[in-house]
Amino acid sequence: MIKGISILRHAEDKAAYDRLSSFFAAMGLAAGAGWKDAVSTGASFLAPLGNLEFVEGQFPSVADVMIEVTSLDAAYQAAERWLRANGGDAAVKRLREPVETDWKSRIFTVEPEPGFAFTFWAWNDPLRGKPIAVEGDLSADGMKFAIVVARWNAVITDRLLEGALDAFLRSGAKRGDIQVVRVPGAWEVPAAARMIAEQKKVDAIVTLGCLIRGETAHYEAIYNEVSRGIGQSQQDTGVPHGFGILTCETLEQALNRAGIKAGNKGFEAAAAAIEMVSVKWKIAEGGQA
Ligand code: DLZ
Repeated sequence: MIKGISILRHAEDKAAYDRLSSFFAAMGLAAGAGWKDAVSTGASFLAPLGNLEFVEGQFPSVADVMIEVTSLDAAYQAAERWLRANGGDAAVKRLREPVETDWKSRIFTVEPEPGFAFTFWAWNDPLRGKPIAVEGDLSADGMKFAIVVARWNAVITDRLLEGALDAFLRSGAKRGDIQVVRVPGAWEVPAAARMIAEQKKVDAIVTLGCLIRGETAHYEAIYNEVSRGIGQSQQDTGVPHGFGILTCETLEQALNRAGIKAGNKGFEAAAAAIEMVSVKWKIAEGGQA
């Protein structure tokens, strides 16, 4: 089960670490959870999409970390501002002018810290990469969540809960901003979700449960009611509800969807909740993608 790709860079000392962290915050990358332990400190920065690319033939003249932006000029100005404020004219020399590429885009490369080069780029035609759209980010920084989890089939729902917490914490949510509410079974999930949503104290709710056809009398009726109730709570309250109710034929299938072979539905529901809160905030701000 692949969840993400991380690129690690070793900062020479605390000052370099602070400068790099400050630069990426100034460039508008969302802060991830990071870490601090006895031997190291890590600052993480998130982008909505990531991929790993291998190049055969001539390597383009870019740094090995490329950051796609919607406006190259705005990114260039932000980089210049940061360099000027953190080293003056000497630092600005580490910023190269934007140039055209042979793949219908423009790029510039910057070294916020000597020896740490990053290339920013944008398509010339904004419709080229993908249609312009309001899209949510996957940063949970500053968001508050509730997770409603059914105790029935706990061997599965505990794994879904683990997946949901993993998604929230690794996307920058704080432990204190995540409330976990346990209910007896899937049947009780919509009512609990609605009570929480109506209080309007959280930005999104994740609903977790597991129904197994072979072991559940009136399986269809229960499932329909649970999904209808969760959907209705979301629509009536306007609070995004991530849907993490598994409906499976067998226990084996449920285990596979709870992190063994086919992803973790709890993780996916939490990621969808984060994205929907971000979409909601962007639409409220006037729909800027
Ligand atoms: C009763 C029941 C049954 C048979 N099966 C499940 C199930 O597969 N998954 C689940 O989450 N809950 C099940 N329940 C319990 C009901 O959801 C509910 O908690 C009880 O009927 C009490 O209202």
